[in-house]
Amino acid sequence: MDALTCKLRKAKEAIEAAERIKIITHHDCDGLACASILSKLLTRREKDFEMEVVKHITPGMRFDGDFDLFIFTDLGSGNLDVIPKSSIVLDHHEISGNSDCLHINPREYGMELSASVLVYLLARSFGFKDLSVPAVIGSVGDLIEPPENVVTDALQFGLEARNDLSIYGSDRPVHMALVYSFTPVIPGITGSESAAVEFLSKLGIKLKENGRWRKYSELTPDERRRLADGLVKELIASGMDPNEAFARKFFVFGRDVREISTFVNACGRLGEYDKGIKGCEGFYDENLLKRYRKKLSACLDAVRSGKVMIERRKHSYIFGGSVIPDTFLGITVSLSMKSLGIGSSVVGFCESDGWIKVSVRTTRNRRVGQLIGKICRSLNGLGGGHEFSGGGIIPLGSEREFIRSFETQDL
Ligand SMILES: [Mn+2]
Repeated sequence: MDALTCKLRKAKEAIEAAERIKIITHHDCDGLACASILSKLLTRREKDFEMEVVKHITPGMRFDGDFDLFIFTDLGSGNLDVIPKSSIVLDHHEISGNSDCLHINPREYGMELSASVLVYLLARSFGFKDLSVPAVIGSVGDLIEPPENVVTDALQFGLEARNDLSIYGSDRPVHMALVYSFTPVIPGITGSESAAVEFLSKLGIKLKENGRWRKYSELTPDERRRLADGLVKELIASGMDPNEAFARKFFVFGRDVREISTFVNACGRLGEYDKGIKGCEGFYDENLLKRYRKKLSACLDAVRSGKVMIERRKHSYIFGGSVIPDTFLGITVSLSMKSLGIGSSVVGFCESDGWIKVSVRTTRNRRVGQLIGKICRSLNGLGGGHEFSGGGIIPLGSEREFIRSFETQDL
């Protein structure tokens, strides 16, 4: 038996033996998918449990109460020092610190798995293969390709997989799907409504029907083919890989899984955790998404209009203050970096419950999560992340010190 399976078996035994369990999970799509899977698992095993969704673990956070087992999902690996012994950590972020807990992280085995897939592998050992569906949603939310055996399980429970154009948003007008296409970025078209309209018109694709904007899902097969050809030519002309126009897409509950993961992430950022968890089980709410998009565009406008300060040095820094809500900082940094062209490594700061939240995005793989963790800890904060993104919290007023350390880094 391999080491990961062995640890998952130990986790299963610990759950079987526990009386009262507390789940602590991350507020993003992957974390909420973990919550969906784990709460079903524990309910089916008739376990008494409580759940808490958190934005991050803060220094000095204490985990006690009347529980004999804590389960941390999609967080914990970067903060092992604060994890009690009687815990299972199922996480895939960079590892830092030490704990006597049962720590399960696929990085230790050179694997890249989302936390929800990890939690699903545990659920699978209990025989609950239907819980593979939220695992695929969580994986897609973290932009990690779900493993083939998990996809195979999910295909038996309503998931569909097919190759299709990678532009997405079957719920938005087709020209807007092009405007918002970031994977791939279509040079000259992404970000420009007029260019997208012109591009489609040239391909002979009608934008409106009966006075309504047409959605991608409403195009005829012939129009889709023309659009695919057009995109391939466009990418080749800009020296890009034309295969990027296509992607393996997953569908479930009548929707593209990327749309579901966007919805679940939106729920998390708005603090609507119950809805986010239900979102992994088929719930969807158009109005909540509208509310989310409005808030997000207010953040992007604040950056664009100079309402929040941007400092360009070796790397770029966005000072969100109290204008950018902490749950919107990461996405604001990501999108600003892509649309404003403010360098290949961008750091955002904003206020967060008496701390300063830090969020970093880079286009270069430099294990930036580990680096951010190190800098945040040196400032008496906490942090971590992945290869291309990282985040953390630092004490109020320590932004300058953070910048001093970060500027010495070659990213
Ligand atoms: Mn995750």
